[in-house]
Amino acid sequence: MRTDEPRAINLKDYRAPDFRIDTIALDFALDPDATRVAAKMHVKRTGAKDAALVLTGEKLKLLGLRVNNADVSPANYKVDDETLTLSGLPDEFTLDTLTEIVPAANTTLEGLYVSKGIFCTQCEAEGFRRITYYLDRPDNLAVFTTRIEADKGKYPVLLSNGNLIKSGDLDGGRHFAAWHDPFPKPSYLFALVAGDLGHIEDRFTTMSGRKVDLRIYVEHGNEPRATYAMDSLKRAMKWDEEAYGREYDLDIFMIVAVSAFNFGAMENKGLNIFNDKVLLASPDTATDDDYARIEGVVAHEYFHNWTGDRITCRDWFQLSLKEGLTVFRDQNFSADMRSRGVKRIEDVKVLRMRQFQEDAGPLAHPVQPQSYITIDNFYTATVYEKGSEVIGMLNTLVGPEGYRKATDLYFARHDGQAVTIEDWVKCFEDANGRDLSQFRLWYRQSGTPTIRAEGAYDAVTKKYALTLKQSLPSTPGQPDKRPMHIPVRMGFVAKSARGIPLTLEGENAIGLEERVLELTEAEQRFVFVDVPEEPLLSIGRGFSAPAHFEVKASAADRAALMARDADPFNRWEAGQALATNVLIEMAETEHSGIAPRADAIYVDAIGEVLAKAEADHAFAAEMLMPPSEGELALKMQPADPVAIHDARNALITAIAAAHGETFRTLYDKLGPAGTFTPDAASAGRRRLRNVCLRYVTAAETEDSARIADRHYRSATNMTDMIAGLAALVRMDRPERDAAFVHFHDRFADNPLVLDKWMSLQASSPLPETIATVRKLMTHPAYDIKNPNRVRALIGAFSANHLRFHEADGSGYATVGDVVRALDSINPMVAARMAAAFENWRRYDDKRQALMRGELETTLKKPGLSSNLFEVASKMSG
Ligand code: 0A1
Ligand code: ZN
Repeated sequence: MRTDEPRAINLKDYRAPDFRIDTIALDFALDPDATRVAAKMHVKRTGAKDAALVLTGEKLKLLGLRVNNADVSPANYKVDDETLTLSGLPDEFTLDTLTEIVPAANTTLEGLYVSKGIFCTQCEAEGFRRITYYLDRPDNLAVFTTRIEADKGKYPVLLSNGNLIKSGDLDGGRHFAAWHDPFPKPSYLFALVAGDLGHIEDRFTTMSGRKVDLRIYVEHGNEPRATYAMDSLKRAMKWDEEAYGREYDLDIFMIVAVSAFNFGAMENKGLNIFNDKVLLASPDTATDDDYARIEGVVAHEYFHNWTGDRITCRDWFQLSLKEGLTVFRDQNFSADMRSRGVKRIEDVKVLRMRQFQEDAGPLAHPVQPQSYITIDNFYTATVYEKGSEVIGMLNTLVGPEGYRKATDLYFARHDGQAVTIEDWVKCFEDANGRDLSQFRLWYRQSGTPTIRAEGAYDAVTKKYALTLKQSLPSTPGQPDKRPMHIPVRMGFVAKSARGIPLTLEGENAIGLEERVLELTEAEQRFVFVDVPEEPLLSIGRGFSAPAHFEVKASAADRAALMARDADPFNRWEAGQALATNVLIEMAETEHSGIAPRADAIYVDAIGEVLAKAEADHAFAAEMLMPPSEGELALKMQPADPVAIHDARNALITAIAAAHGETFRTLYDKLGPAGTFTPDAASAGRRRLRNVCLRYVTAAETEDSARIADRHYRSATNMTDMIAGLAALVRMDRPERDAAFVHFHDRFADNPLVLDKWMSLQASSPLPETIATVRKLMTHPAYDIKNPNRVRALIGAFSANHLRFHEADGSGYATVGDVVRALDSINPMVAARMAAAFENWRRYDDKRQALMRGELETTLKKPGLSSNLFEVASKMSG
């Protein structure tokens, strides 16, 4: 158990530093077991005369220290585990330090570490302090020059930020390269890579005609699998010029793929470092979802060049300033590259599964947190995805032109600065002449608001009165809430086929058929006039706010909205709401011992969707699938994992029984066409066909196994192979084991593909899944030191709602054991995996006790990291 409780850092305590480091020259002599880092910094006093300079540094051996080229007397400096404090300093001086680190022993994957023989760095948020003593905080912007020296045979490629200024050979088989980054940056954007890497290259001409070299570095042999990322990069560069007027600013832009990485990727200036999982793709190794993810992450990191690098955060409480905005940018890029409607549905699904869950539990925090123990724990769905939704609402409120004016002002006003969320919102106010005081609450209040809509139509006066009520539950540390400023996009759907204009009482022009209402009070009434017939209400179109929209509607009304709402998002939403009602009722019925029965209105509505499926394959695929078990669990208290699983299966089986023929015909018709291309239309066709496969194999008979097996064996790309295996993994049939052995042998030398093999087995609903997972933990391809392997097996298992919540607690123990073991190796990833226990309060008493037990055991672990301490104590408290 920890004896010293880690200290919390609070936003209200922010103070600008007393010194500024404006240049730093780093010199690395690389050696996995003893790397020497010499740093020469130019430092100026900016605060009090007598203030000491406190630099952060962790796991460093200090070998040399000089101020203005003279040794520092021991009386004038002090070193502890986390800091180097210098006193008696002049107002301006050069500081030289020499430190030694052990990259090969660094399993945290923060700072400088070695991944498969390649040196690489991860400095966000506070990794630079594991490289050298520094003002490791985002508000110190410095110009970096980096010289790297290493064995030429083992590390022929030496990279850092900026432009290459010099390179050459040295004695003893060593060589060096020197890089200079002219753009002042915080230390978290520093990067270094050294290793034996292959690369592909291309060129991009910016809108002002500058030529930029583009390079993607990968392990030798993987070069062909980097071409899709390169293509995505060029499209992202072009899009940012068009959508935001942002041009790239260095002569070279580099990406490096590494196999051991804590997150997806990192936006280091001019040298992005990627988890190879979100970079490498070929038709036979990557699914359509992988391709889409690569496109999105490549764009995300590239977009950070302006939203994060050129304009950065003053402190880590402002994290959403760069992350929420950059997610909003990458989501819109992907929407433009693919289908906007389908992309919105996918993004909302993720938001609901991850962010709504977070916001409703013990880890809830505002988009701008007020306090943290470890900032690593705040790279969350709230900061990223809800942060993006908040920007989407700003966009809705000021309109696309107002949005562009605001971002233009933001770039003009703050280029080269470290700023705050407040500075960002101010640009929206100044560019649009609007008061956003109340809107700011979206950054400060945690929790997901509920918006209740109630409409009343008067056939005599032809008026429709809409009452909107908002409420926000209390969340940890925030017992009382204030009403927020919420854009509510809405429209009417006529029972006849006509469009209905939305004219509010008192307006003297006929309104449009869709409009955005601004809800600012706890309760507000909007009266529409000249409404010719009683309409159906379509509210929260495009998911115009990250809220629960609640409206009373009959199953028949929802089925009508599913078929006819002008807004594709709300067509999907009506189907999800209908399915959810049906499924929760079925789950609760099972609870009382009566066999669950599917609802005829929903089953018929699915028939209508099928009849129109050919019009938009990807959209139909979304319409045809009911919410996941995890999503349903958020709607049932206490959530019953077995009843939810059974209800969902029963519904799918009932739909399959009613429309089996149609699914089969569609399945055959959508069969493989020509060679593989990863574009959205082809991916949509595959997705719909694989949804058909889900229904065609729903009965889990011998015949189902045969069809799934044939699907797997005849697949010509990874998407279809995985769909075949996913169908088989549900069935206790001989084809299943044979196919998994076959797949394993075919991809035995490809860790990223074996990850999929592990994930599929970990997500099986069959009773032996926990035993399988435990066995896979001893498979040679599993490696607790590589986050991708742990996420593939343990992360996928935690998301297996049925088996993770096994009544005897064996699922909890499996994950709990891994989390505790991982904590000694990689605390950041351990803390993230622990979020599996986040919603323990939503389950029955027995499961609650078992999950709490895991958290308590974790809190007692000797040497517990502050990362895991922070999440486990918040969860169990
Ligand atoms: N800024 C990155 C996310 C990131 C954060 C921390 C990391 O290592 C500890 C790595 C990446 C992004 O938003 O893509
Ligand atoms: Zn980011």
